[in-house]
Amino acid sequence: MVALIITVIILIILAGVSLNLALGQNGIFQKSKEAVDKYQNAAKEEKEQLDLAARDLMLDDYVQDGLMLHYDAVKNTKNGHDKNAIQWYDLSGNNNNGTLHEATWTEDGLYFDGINDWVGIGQMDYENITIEAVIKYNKIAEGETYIVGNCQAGGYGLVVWNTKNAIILNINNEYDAAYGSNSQSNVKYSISGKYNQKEIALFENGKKDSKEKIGKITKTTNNTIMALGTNPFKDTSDVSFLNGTIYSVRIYNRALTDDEVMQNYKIDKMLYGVEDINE
Ligand SMILES: [Ca+2]
Repeated sequence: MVALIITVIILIILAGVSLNLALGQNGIFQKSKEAVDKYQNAAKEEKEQLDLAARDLMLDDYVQDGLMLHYDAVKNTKNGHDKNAIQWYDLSGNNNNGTLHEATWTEDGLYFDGINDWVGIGQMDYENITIEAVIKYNKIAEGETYIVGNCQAGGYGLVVWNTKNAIILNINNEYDAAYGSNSQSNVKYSISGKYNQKEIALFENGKKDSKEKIGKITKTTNNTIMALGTNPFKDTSDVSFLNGTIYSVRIYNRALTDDEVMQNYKIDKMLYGVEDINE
């Protein structure tokens, strides 16, 4: 392209056009450069639109039956990514949008500082659930920090628990549940926890841990909301803050089958660059 512009300039000069007309602020060279920049910007925008359309197709491939909440940080608004967004838009169509409290967007995730960052959602009380997230935590704090949940006397949630140095699925605020086998800080994980009143299971990058557990999930008291990055109480929170990044979240009002969990995990690998655990 540059060679072409130079050739054009030489031809113009040979044709008797003044140097100023060719090279000045409003000269032909400047105009050509602007045209190239404009073309390159348009091509970049077009590529971004194509990337987003391909991403939409992949997001639609996640299991849809029972999907009550679906967040993707790259598409944190209805139309794409806004680094100043104060809401995390729910792609499931159920209007379970999240309200940010200080958490900050990266290009592909939402960063929580471990001090007072969290996201408030509406009430999401279900008796059977699947709760999935792609996350990375920076360090294990004392006690437990919450990835996503509404754990009180009842409720459910994905929790980083320092006693086991693991990500776990908490049901009815009981920590004696299903564990990730390999949880480490600064590693990106695709986590899927599910419960059907008979079996509790947690998949960490596709690797399953499960055990028998009988009984339904008790409804949270005080109209407690669902939240990201903390354990909420009523409609607010001030405890158990996550230090890490959340890239995506899905909540279902039923336990997915193992095959459905693996279908979602395959998409997580492609969209978020999660890798199988090698042992
Ligand atoms: Ca903060």
